[in-house]
Amino acid sequence: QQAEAWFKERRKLQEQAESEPLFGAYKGKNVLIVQAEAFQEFVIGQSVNGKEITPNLNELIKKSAYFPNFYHQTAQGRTSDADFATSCSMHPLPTGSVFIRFAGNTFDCMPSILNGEGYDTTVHHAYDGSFWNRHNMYSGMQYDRFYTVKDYKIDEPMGWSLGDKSFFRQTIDQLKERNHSPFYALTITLSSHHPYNLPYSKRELNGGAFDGTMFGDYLQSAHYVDSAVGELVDLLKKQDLWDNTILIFYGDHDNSIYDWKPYEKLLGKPVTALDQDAIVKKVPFLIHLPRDEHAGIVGKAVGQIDTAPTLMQLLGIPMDDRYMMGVSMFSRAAKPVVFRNGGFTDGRVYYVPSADGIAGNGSCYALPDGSAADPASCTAPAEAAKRELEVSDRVIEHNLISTFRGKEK
Ligand code: GP9
Repeated sequence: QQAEAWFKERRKLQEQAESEPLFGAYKGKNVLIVQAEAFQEFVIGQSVNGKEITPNLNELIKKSAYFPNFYHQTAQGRTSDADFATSCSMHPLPTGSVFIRFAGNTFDCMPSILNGEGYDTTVHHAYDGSFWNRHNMYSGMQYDRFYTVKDYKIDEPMGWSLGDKSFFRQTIDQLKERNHSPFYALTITLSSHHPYNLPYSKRELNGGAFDGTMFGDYLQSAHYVDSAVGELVDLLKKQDLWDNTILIFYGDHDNSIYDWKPYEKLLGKPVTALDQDAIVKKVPFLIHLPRDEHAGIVGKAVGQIDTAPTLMQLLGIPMDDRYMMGVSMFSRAAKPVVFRNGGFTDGRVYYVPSADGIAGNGSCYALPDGSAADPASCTAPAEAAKRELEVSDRVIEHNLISTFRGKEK
């Protein structure tokens, strides 16, 4: 009952989004999402020895809505957590992966919502379909089709399977073959997976002092992924898909490199305790809209659970009685971004929880300068963040959406 009341309250924010002019402005457009493996925000706009790490994304950002204060909300379920938070607008669990532990539960995820709107919904990932229990989870999410490694020709062997360049090329072929508009396609990249050792022939940056380190290898991988995204954009244009497709690019989680010296060297400044927390949690997020509309930097603090409600606002789909925790990133309605460890930010303060987990006992920073903030300004929102996580956990662990639905009938 308390959980139901929580959702009722949260829905009011998305209802505000539904009264804004953007609601339904892109009704019926295709949606192509790129979830990029371990792709972090700190590489965007940076150069190594005079060469941009992400030249293609830097260009695309100029023509897109870009959210520099977008945070991943993942935990132990890593890539599967990012997928769950993005597609189903709920928090991942504190331990394990929802994909593995609760694939049979009822959730309100984008594929099932869009199936009801006439969309062809597909998910594409050139790896074993049973990894992260994807086969079962995706069938519960009601995707029309899951393309796994079995559906790809390994003509660019790299790392765990196929290089992202070929992966995108073959994915666009798959979508062309399906020949269904509108489509919703989630593509999950793999080439920039830990430990980031690309074949030497694919390393195009002059890494200088970073060469021979895992951090240097990570930059090379990010550069390769960026180049694959550049080719994907060219392909979408060639195939006449560019003007009727919403393209989203975001990073799934951090890169697991926690030695801060190379970050300081790249960024040319000391990395404070606050910077460390934010670097780990920030991943890039861009939405390119047809005709380059709404291009610009949006500073609002947002996270992965806000992605599905953002799409719903753009496509004109009301929240109705669905159970989602996010709010459209484009809306004037705002709420703090809650991290899985109990931290949060609302863009004005940034809270890093203490080891005891007691709300308010952690470090409270003022943004943007990162100075120490009055701890009292973090206490109430830290308690609200804890509550949000508890509601999410309870709903998932007890399959409550199914119970709520049963009562509605
Ligand atoms: C494998 C890929 C990697 O299919 O999604 O997942 P990760 O190890 O990053 O969670």
